[in-house]
Amino acid sequence: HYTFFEGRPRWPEGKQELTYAFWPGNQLTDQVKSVFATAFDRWAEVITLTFTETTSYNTADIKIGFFAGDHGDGDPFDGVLGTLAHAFSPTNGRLHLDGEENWVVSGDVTQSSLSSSVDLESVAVHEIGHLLGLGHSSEQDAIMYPTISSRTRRVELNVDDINGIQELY
Ligand code: TQI
Ligand code: ZN
Ligand code: ZN
Repeated sequence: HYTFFEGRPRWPEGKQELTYAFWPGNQLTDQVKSVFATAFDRWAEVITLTFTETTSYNTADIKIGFFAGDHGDGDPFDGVLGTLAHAFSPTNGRLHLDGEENWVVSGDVTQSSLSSSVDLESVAVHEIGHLLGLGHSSEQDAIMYPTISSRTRRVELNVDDINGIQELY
């Protein structure tokens, strides 16, 4: 079953359109950006919020970046595997990914020859759930279930994820 963060924080009622931006220091490819666009769409399909990319990083609601090790927010990354990413509850908007993971951006992660490969879209969909206000779910097939193995792809919202996000928005 789905959960919310303590105090049930959410993006404000009057704010239907959220903007997101990528940290300019990363110089991400269009391919990486399109993975996030797809991940946002999975949530946008089931609620009335919309997500629009903006190039104006400082004013974006959601700020996405890849960082390695200690990156200044008190929650350092740890190299290959372990912590893969973190996102904060509404309305903080920060979504950070561990730049040292072996991210699979396109192609089939389940067929990767590298055992530590992690599917970027799977992690992005999960972290966006946190950004929107979902905590972890006890349902094993849910996007918001708290563990995922490397070389695993899990990108389709489960009915439990949908019920949770629709209760919030
Ligand atoms: N990062 C944790 C996560 O996103 C960070 C975290 C722990 C957290 N507890 C939290 C974030 C409570 C918000 C609220 O869950 S992670 C998965 C999963 C991670 C884990 O790197 O361990 C995914 C990142 F759930 F699949 F295991 C992405 Cl998909
Ligand atoms: Zn961080
Ligand atoms: Zn999580």
